[in-house]
Amino acid sequence: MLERLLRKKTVVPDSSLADRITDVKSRNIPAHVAIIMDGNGRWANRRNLPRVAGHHEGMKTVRKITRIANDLGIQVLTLYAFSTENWKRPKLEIDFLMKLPGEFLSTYLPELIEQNVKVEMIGNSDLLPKHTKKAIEKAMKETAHNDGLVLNFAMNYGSRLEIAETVKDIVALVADGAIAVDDIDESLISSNLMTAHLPEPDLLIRTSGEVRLSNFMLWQLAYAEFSFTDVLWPDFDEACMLNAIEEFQMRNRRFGSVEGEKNV
Ligand code: V07
Repeated sequence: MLERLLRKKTVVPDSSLADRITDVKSRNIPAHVAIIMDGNGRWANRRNLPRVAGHHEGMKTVRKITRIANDLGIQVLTLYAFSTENWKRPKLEIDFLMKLPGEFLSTYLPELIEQNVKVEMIGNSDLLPKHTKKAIEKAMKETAHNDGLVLNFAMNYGSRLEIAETVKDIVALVADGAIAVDDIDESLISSNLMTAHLPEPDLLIRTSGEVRLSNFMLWQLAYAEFSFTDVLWPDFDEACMLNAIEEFQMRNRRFGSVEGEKNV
């Protein structure tokens, strides 16, 4: 009996990742997925490790999720790597975080290139340490001609700051006489944000049980579906990603059936 049960377990496994991927791909795939990668510090605390060990582990999840996003045919994956608020953290933690782009890219840039991934960044790079900026610029340059998944890192990003900068730019256009006040509409604002060239996110995922936006893509997320999970970012894996996308597809089915109807 035990033998039969064991055999059954190996012969009839849960539908494998590959099958789930095929299934998910046969339905509506979000063009742009944005993720707030929360819970790295908590993951480390639970293991009596320093917080930075959690950040480092979280980097491995970035690789994993980039791969599956690419496999699924997602066009843009935006990851909230460092917020304008994160400067309030202890200096040693900030120093460690600022080394992660360099480490990530020296380890994974070759495979990103092989996977046809294009690295991009939103946020203010002026305040980033030189070595961080350099690493990101090198990756952006070396992947500039790739036309697969856009892997968009939000670094020193804050949505209200982005909107304030956009307002300044638009006011300057008016002052220069390039546009009239009456030309200011939603689409003009969208096209002056840092994400102007990207589709709006269809799906926002936040890990680690927090149910807040924390100043992330406030304008761009106006129509997105939100998926919150208690899973901590270092534990977030391919199955978790598929869960979030399946949830998105279930919610979107109603809209898919009415041709041309916009999901509002
Ligand atoms: C960071 C790992 C993921 C969890 C969240 C906090 C820690 C990858 C990058 C990165 C950024 C730019 C880039 C290539 C990689 C990164 C920071 C933190 C600041 F071009 N992970 N990761 N950057 N964590």
